[in-house]
Amino acid sequence: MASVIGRRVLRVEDDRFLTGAGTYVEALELPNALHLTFVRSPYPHARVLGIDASAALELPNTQVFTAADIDIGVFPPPPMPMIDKRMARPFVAGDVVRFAGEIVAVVATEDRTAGADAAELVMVDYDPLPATPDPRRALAGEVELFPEHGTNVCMREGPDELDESLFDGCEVVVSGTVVSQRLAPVPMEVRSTAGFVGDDDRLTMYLTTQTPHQDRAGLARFLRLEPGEIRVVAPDVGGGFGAKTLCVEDVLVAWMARKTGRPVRFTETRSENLAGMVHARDAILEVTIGGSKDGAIEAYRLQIIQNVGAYAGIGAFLPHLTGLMASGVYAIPKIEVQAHAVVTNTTPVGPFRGAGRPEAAQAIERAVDLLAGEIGVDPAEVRRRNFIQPGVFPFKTASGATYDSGNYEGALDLALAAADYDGLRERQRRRRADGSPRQLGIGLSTYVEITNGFPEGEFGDVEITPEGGAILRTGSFSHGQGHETTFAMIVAHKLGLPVEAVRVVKGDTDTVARGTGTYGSKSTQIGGAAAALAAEEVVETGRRLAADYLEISVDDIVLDLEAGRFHGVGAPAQGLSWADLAARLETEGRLDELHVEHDFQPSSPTFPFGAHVAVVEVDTETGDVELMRLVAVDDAGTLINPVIAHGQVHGGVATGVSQALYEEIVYDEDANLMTANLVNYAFPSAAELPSFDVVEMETPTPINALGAKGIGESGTIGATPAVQNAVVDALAPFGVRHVDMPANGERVWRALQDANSGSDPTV
Ligand code: MCN
Repeated sequence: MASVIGRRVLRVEDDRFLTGAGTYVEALELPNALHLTFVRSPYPHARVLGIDASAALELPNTQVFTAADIDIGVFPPPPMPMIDKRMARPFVAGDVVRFAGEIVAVVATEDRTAGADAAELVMVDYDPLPATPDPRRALAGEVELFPEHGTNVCMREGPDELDESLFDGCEVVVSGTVVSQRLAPVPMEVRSTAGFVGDDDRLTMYLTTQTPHQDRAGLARFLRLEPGEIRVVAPDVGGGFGAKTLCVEDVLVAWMARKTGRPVRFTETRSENLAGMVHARDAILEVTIGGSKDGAIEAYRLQIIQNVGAYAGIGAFLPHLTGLMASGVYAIPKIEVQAHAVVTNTTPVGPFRGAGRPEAAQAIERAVDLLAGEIGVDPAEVRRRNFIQPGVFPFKTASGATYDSGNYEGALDLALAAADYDGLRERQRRRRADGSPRQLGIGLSTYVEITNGFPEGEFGDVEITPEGGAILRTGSFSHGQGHETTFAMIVAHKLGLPVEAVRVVKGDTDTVARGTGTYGSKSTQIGGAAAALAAEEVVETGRRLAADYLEISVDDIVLDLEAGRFHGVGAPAQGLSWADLAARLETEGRLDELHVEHDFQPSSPTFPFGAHVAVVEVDTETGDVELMRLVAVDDAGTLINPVIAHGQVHGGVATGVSQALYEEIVYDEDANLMTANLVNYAFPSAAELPSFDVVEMETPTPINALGAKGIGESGTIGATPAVQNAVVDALAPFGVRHVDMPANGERVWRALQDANSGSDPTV
């Protein structure tokens, strides 16, 4: 039997999910719980002159709390030096609200319906202030969100003055603006929180989260408790996509449980989710690229204006990642990145599948296509001319990242072959010659991204059970990614056990000693690696114990990985299985010797990469765009389980395609949210998407013993620019150089009209 690593094992957790047996926070029984309803500002920017809760308080069993009652400080941005900490979000707005949806009061009632009624009776006296959703206007200081600080800029990086000589010597210089529009994360399960204080005075919190241990630390900080006084449990979580970490609503539920001594719960509506959960992306990316007439890139400038929403949160850190990854897969000698993150009167921006790296890929991949269009060279050829070559890793880019391993041209070759690129170009030529109203567009993207960017470590704990199976306790927290399968495979592989003999335990801070959670596509390379190392240590202890029992020198003991059995070298007849060993140790009260904890700290992040080819049909009469094909090569190093990894690619690509063609959070010019439900926010279903072609490629990383990089976000990062480039490619004969995203319908139609009338849609 070959190793289970790399086998297409079906997800063991899916039985639970498909039969409706998952456990979600909203479904937890919590007798006698109070329900929280948040009164949210309808104004994007206003002074709060007063709050009159008297009518609400006349309703039975109703309590109302405002900022004056809730003294837990502010919800600070992440502790990164480049972020201005003064623009932190209050848990409940005091004198000023800065976005529509901000919490101004908290209503506690016996049930949810009563909460909705009571919230309507809370009278808030607002004095509207000028508001803007536009980061350019905010950067220019036209509206001030924090007049006391004299600026809306909460983070800036790069030079004050641009380098005027950056493009000296370049034969061709092209510029453009790529708008990575604002998105909503839209997890299938909205946010839900429940908590209570037990008889032992400990606070137990059930959270829809990706990061239970970090949340416990955050709650402890805000509530001035010791972490040990809090238990956080994350049961099954219906998707997070980066956006489900500790939020102000969670902290308010915890505060209220302690304040009232009652169990407290909250579940948001979908509209509340669309206005209240962090939004994503929203960066204006100005690109200038210069090189030779035959396509050698010599210099690249990326100017980022990041809209962080009303308060500085993780959104203020995203441009740093965008800047770090600016070089993409190309060996560009000179790169200049300038970034400004600004507050506007919009929902705060946070991390979402890709978080900062899609923006980098969108910028450089459009820039490369702009250059290719300008010099009239096939975009595949321009990419080939500039790839970082496989022999040069580790490779430090001019934008500051050190890539671990890669084969970018290899990925492009695979993708082009799978898509039959030459055949596609021939079909496109025929369509163009026919003058068909349905034009074919072919778009490429070759990308690299960073996973476990900081880099963080992770905890794993492997214990042999009395029956001879194993339990893995991991600090990673699967919320859709399938760790119950892949992490079990890693441990099974090391112990020589069947996958079903390994149980994965996660998401409870009382059960798992420590952990960082799951985001940044880091879990396999650190949580998986920690599990593997803990399992290896268990095997070493097992060998020592088996040597004692079998009276053979430990050096002569081997673990037969096919049978899960220790025996002497060349003497398989006499041996001990894990069950034999466990039974003996159990009798002697020593089974805990086969229980090992491991903390794995990698030396650096890893850099997954790939190449995508998108084929679209564009209706030149209506602007309608249909994605016909998407070929994805996503290389995440050694794959633990191709069926799960490919599932991640499919989900990721769907997100990436959606940004290119469908999704957009829209504010009107006064910062009113126009897309606060799924009727207005164009969220595609499987019906809008073709089945994607996933092509395997594995270039292991030297950073961990598994050779694994992350795969959870790759599809998203690769797909968007490929699809956007495909739409522009379809329209190139009409003189269109660029179409903003979502590049579909009216925008495409307008780009064609503008091109026909001779005006340049990129300016
Ligand atoms: N995998 C593998 N071989 C590799 C890498 C990964 O077999 N070389 C497997 C893993 O073992 C795991 C899955 O693929 O089962 C994803 O692993 P990894 O790339 O390590 O990413 P994480 O587990 O850390 O997941 C985080 C990532 C992120 S950042 C977002 S956003 C995202 C994503 O995962 N959100 C998701 N995928 C999601 N999938 C679902 N269903 N729901 C979400 O919210």
